[in-house]
Amino acid sequence: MNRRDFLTVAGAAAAGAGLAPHLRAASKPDFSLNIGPATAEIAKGKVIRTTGYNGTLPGPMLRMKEGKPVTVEIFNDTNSPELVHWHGLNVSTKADGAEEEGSPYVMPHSRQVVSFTPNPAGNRWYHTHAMAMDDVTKGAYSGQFGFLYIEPKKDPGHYDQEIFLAARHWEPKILHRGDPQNDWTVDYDSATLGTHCLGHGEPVRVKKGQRVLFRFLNASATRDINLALAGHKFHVVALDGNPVPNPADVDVLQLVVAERVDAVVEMNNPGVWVLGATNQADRNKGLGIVVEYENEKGEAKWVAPPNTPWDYTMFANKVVPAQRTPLAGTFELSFHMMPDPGKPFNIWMVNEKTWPDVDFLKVKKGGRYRIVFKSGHEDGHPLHLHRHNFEVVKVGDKATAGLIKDVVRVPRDGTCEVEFVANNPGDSLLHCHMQHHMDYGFKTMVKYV
Ligand SMILES: [Cu+2]
Repeated sequence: MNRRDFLTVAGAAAAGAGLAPHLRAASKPDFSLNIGPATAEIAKGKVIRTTGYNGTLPGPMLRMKEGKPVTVEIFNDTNSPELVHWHGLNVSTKADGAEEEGSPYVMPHSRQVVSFTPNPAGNRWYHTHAMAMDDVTKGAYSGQFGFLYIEPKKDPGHYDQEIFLAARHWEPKILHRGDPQNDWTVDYDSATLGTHCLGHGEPVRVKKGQRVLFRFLNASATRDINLALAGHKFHVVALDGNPVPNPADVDVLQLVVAERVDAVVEMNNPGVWVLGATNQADRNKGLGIVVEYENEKGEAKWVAPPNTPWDYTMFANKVVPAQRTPLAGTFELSFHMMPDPGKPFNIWMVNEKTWPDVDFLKVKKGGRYRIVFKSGHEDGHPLHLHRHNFEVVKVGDKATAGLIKDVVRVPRDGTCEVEFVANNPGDSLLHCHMQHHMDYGFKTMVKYV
């Protein structure tokens, strides 16, 4: 835990007494986020009007330095209480932006100043943690998200360009799938990779021989995505912002909701290419961007990649240690859906219980714990643990080592196992990152006892 982490709410009676020295000096905050209306013309004539940060979609890129404390002031210019979550950062419960952990809301038309020490380094992001329930203008369905890059103290990167691209679905609408399970879902009319729909906005301009580092984020509220760059391979160097032990080449990247992938592309095939979703329906909605080599012209070309399954373990250590730190405990969590007749969405359960009537994962500081995730037949889930990173130790039946993440894919009817060290005392939310699953009960908490 970072002892410098704290948070103040403007106007709170006791605020003065708890202020850290550098704030008492009324220093200017390092970053400022304004929650309010945001508009973007993502394609000619297609204008998205939603709630965002500083009026842009995505919100501003926040670049911080590992270990250098920052203050962020947040203004909420909306009529709804809001929460800003620092995804993948080991911050305090007060700063984390999760109501369940006790983080205070940024109340309507109020200001909040939050302070934390950015850590660990890498490709992180920030987003609202407000509930949406059946209001698809709120929560992750809105435009409240942005990249947060924490520069490492030593940057080992060797690349000619660094390009941040968030995948995002827009214009959400509740859709009845019409099956007997009463399973409602969310569909979208448009999508972007970066700031515009495929074929609109500026292309990624490259030169032959360049090494381009792409930092991808799946900022979709509910949808997993697969990405390919026609004519090229991705050299995956980091997952969820953390360098992988065994960087490797792949044709297709998979990002479940909230995941990040950093990949270097050797620009060795001149032309005008599509970097986009392998799913044609997603590409047609706009999920893609043109990559244009210098002095090349013409229609961007899409080539369907080989159908290669995504497997985290190919980026892991080649040898799994026979002996790890002994475990202080193991938690087995299984996920199932319960129809809720007459309601728009189904209820989700962790070990047959739904939030807030769930069993917490009780841990002691310093212990190493394993969590076994098991998805039922209804759906796969992106599991996210707040305020900690974990090591992926088993994907299905395959033992693995060395992959540090904060979101993990637990496939339908499948399992995944992770281990984490309880090194950041305080309540830590553990939940499915699909907005409609989280809203309808798919949450539990790691509690230090
Ligand atoms: Cu889920």
